[in-house]
Amino acid sequence: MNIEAIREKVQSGTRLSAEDGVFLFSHPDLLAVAQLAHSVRLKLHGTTTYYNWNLHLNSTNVCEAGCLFCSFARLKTGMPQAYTMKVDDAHRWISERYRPGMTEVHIVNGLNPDLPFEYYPSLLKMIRREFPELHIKAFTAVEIHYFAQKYGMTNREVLSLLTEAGLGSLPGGGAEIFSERVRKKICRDKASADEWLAVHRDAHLHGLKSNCTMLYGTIETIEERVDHMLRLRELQDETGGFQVFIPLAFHNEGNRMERLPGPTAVDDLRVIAVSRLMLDNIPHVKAYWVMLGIKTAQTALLCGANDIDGTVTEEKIYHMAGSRSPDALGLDDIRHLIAAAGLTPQERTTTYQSIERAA
Ligand code: V47
Repeated sequence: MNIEAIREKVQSGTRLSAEDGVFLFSHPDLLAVAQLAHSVRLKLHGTTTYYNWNLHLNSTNVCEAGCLFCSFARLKTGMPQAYTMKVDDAHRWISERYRPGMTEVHIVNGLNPDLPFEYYPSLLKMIRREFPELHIKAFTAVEIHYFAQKYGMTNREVLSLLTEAGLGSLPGGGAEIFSERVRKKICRDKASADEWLAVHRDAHLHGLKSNCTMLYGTIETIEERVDHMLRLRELQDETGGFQVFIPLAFHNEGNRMERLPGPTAVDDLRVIAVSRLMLDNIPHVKAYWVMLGIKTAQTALLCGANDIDGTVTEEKIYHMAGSRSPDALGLDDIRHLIAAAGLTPQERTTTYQSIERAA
């Protein structure tokens, strides 16, 4: 196999195999892989590069899962730094940060054993009532699975109660890496790969769009990364409900995997490029600037990514794990980063409708 053979496959629209994926991860010429991925991104989206105006809320960090890579969660209510916002606290928290024109709130929480199910629909209803312009992208598949188990419902019952209360789509977190071997070591106490995929299948059948992710740079092999991508590709063939793939680079501060160095910029750019090439049926690839750092995220936009996420406003999960990115980016900063890469900034909604605003 060589890169030319892969280029021909890509140009003729032939699907890449697992072996091709492993080859792309091992090929010494990163720039050749990135250039090929960039050509696919140009074909799909031209120079259009998406961003959104959003805000992150983590209303509780109490989590009974104990994933080794997580610096955000606290195992029990009452432990130092453990917190749970009441719905009124969450209202205040959003009010202090909300600006007219914002379009999305992204909510991810711990698996908190001390809350009744009603907490979640109440939170969504409060946001829908008080901030009706915000699309609510909330609760990873791991959380939905946990609600179903803990409160004795099916995924579909949970999804329909949450949708009635205002849920608009699901974020992509909690997928980590689908390999059984790795999950057993780093995140054994939560939804399995099949359970994560089942929630997304159910969400798509229920009419919700969702995102998908892959945590890389812990103990996974290249083959396990490729297997992860192929499992997402397979579900996408079935449902078409994934909007965007977001690779998530392991950050090593404040967690139990501190001895691992975490990925370098070259690893980051390669994962972006290979995912653009392998995930031929997922429309968008996101370079999440909080996780990559601003400069690597900007470079990733020339290696296959066509989305940089949004203003974010007070991210906790990566900052507690050592991210040195700022707390938030302004809309002008985002547009400048994109334009300086020779690309065209385009504000979007959570579901990738373009937003035009008067200058
Ligand atoms: O599920 C946690 C990951 C995820 C660490 O859908 C870590 O648009 C690296 O999913 N190092 C949450 N990764 C974030 C997430 C996300 C972010 C932005 C946009 C979207 C979207 C989704 O972060 C977790 C886990 O996979 N994570 N700790 C860490 N130390």
